[in-house]
Amino acid sequence: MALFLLDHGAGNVQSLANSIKKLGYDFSWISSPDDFHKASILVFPGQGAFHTAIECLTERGLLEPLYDYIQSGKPYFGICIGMQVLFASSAESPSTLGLGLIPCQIERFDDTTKPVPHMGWNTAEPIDPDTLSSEGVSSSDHYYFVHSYRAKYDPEGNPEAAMWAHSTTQYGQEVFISTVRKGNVFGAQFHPEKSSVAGLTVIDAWIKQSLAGRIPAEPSPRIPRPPKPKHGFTRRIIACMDVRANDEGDLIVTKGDQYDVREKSLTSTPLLNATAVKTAGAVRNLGKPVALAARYFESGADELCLLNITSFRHSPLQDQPMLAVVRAAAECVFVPLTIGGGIKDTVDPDGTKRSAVEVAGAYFRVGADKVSIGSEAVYAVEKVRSAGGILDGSSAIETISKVYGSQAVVVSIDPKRVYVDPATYGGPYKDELVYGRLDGPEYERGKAWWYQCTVSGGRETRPVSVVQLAQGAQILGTGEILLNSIDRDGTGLGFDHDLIGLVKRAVTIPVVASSGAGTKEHFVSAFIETGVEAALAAGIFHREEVGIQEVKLALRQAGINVRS
Ligand code: 1PR
Repeated sequence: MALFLLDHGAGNVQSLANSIKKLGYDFSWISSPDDFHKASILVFPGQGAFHTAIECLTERGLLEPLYDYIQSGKPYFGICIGMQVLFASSAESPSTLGLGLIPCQIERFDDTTKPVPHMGWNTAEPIDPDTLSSEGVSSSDHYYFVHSYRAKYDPEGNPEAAMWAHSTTQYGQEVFISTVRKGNVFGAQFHPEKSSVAGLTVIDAWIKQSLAGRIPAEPSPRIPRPPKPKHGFTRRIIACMDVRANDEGDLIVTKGDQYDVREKSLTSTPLLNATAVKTAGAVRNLGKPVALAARYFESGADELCLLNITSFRHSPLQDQPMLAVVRAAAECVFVPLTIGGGIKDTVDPDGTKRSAVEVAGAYFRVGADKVSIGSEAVYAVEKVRSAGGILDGSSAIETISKVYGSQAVVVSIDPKRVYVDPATYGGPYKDELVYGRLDGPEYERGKAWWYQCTVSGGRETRPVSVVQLAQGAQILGTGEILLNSIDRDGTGLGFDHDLIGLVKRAVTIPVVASSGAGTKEHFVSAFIETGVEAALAAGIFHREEVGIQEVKLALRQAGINVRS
């Protein structure tokens, strides 16, 4: 039996390849239309936009052979876009036709009552209670979803499509099809390759079943059942590693205080008559990125984030060490991996121009799931604002989200508080001012402030507020906001709830709270007080002051749903 994987050329296929290797199976890639004849089982892992997937398959002459392969009755497993292409069409690109096997259009989630994309861990309820036909999908597990479009589960309105439903998932008030199964066809809207042990179990069960030839020869339509509502969506805990070269040139995980990653040391200088002065010491070394990533995966982190804060991030495609770090991390981490730092149009030292899409693509190919854009997002929003809100399609956010989907693009914001006198301030950010509470810390009492965006790792401030940036980034097509705080970074004082609440109210995409976590209670209060979707921390996890499981236990005890 030959297991083949189909790469449509615009998604992270490496993660699936890593999962299958981890499970101990050999596989080949479909590289030409003829390969479909050699395949006896086929997996199509998809990420990104519906039209891009169909266009890429068409351009490479793979769309028809794919259809013929599926019709031949051989086992097929489509993941995310690989499942969506089975449908008639998608509202994401109404003029692009899918394979049409499932007579239903994929539609966009309603974002008026919940953040979209649906990004994070959720449950899947098998429709058939028979565990033997569950393909390893269990209602007690969580799976990683990341998508803005979904097939509605509507047994009354569209019974023919509902017959394909194998499990359903609830997000907000909507129930959608999370897996499909009919005859030789299986599909999952979630990413099993990014769903830790639960996901690997699904892949393994399907491969074993396919190898054993346990595929019903005839389609096995089932009776559509009413949706089983279940609020399984969880809040996410993310471990972040700031990676840079130390003075010896090795890549290490570092962590600063308010973005200063060097140790402070007191030095005596003869010139200053032996007076002790503070100088910048060595880059703080908190471990090796791949080993730490593996540790966080084992400890139950829901996602990992690797930020390349090293100086040679200016030409990331020459930056083989960082690509190697991501590749090695992706081989041992089976939860989503975000990579940030230097995601922009660049020029290599030899003068070769690299577009932001190429840079992002290089990271996706080695196993990243999302890219995080910092400075470039600020410049892009400034440009759109000065063009009166008109988008020209050239920004890194737009170009990457067009190819890989908005769910693959995170904007990382590095804001700083700007204190003003509330009695006299008449500046442009009046409506965004936060007023210090009388019972708040002393340094806030009687004051007001707005949040100013920065670039270049906090070194330069720009004339854009955090609200303007978050809203602009959403309009440009980003799928998630990673909200840092330079004032709180590394302080352990807790997340800045005022900042998080401000941004959360300004956008409808998911927001990740970052900077300042010092105790497990800080996570609890951030989720309860701001309603944020995810919380990220670095220092306390690196220094092993608080464990990820301790945080999750505290959240569970506070009634907050988290993945076990
Ligand atoms: O501008 O697109 O090249 O992206 C650069 C990226 O690198 C941005 O996401 C920026 O936040 C990050 N970055 C740049 N310089 C630094 C630095 O520390 N000198 N790190 C830096 C930012 C902040 C968070 C940190 C949280 C949690 N680090 O990543 O992990 O604050 O920390 P804590 O839990 O210890 O408080 P571009």
